[in-house]
Amino acid sequence: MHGDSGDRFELHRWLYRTMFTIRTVEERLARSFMAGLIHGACHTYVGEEAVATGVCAGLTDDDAVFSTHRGHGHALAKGVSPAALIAELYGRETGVSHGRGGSMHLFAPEIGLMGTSGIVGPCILQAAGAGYSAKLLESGRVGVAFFGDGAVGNGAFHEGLNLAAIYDLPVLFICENNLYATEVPFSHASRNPDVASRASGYGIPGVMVDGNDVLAVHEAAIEALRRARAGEGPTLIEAKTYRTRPHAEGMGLTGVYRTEEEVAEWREKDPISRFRRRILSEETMTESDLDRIESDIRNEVDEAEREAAAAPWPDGGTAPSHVYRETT
Ligand SMILES: Cc1ncc(C[n+]2csc(CCOP(=O)(O)OP(=O)(O)O)c2C)c(N)n1
Repeated sequence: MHGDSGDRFELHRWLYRTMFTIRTVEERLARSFMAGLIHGACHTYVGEEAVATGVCAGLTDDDAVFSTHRGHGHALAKGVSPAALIAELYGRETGVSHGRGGSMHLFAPEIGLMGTSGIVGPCILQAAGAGYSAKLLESGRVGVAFFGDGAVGNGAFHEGLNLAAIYDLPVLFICENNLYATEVPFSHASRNPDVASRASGYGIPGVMVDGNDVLAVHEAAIEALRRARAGEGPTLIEAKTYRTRPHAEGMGLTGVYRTEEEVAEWREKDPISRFRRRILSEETMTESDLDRIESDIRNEVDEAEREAAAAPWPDGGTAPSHVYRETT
């Protein structure tokens, strides 16, 4: 948990560092994808950094995050290092899943990252399951599902929200509504463009936030976490945001589904520059503090890339290791 001591400097520093780390890693991964260093698809989180960051700032390592195909930001905000993430996408033994999974199988259960996934929707059910187990075991843990607007029409959305609602489970459902599922506008996939309003159908709170405002996301998450930990049940948060890169690297940035003007408008609302302006206006940090944070992160990511490129491939003889939980 970050900033729970009420120290705004600490909170702002963590939020800025985390968002800038995600942006830097994603931009490097996009470049690495074009260079052929990444095995499998690569869906970046550029433009959406405030959502994972604002939510994860309120979580402990015991809280369980279930993520998506666009999960690098969730992994980094939950505490995976740039080095372990980059090495995983390069398929190396030093990767967070020992090079076995790649982008859509990032697992670090010791810090509550319960997996990214190539399948749209099930993370909602898994988070409800984590909430159910937390309630039975009285562990105080919270289950968190991040998912896109594309998952809202999946049956898992109904089942997960309903189950969590009837048992008052400690779960946060975070819908990252970036307006498109691949290249299908949400307005084509649903007569109701408002995801948060669906919560009332399950008798739980539904909160819509500006997903490019990290403090607004954080505030909404803190209240949802308070409810969850107090036994008051789940919350659905809809964070309105936008991805300013293609759906996946190698695909078109724009096309029939969206215009260059629209992308440019959303770049103006960039969550990182926006938070930078806020920090400067509130004087929690100075320009030179922020520049130093950025240069430290660039150096860390440079080093992470070098290490990943030099790291060994997994030994074929160990293929069955790290795949199933080893029981004692
Ligand atoms: C169950 C399932 N159906 C379809 C797909 C193909 N698919 C991959 S990404 C994607 C779009 C998902 O959109 P959204 O959930 O809004 O997330 P975003 O990509 O916008 O972050 C789809 C349909 C899939 N991976 N899984």
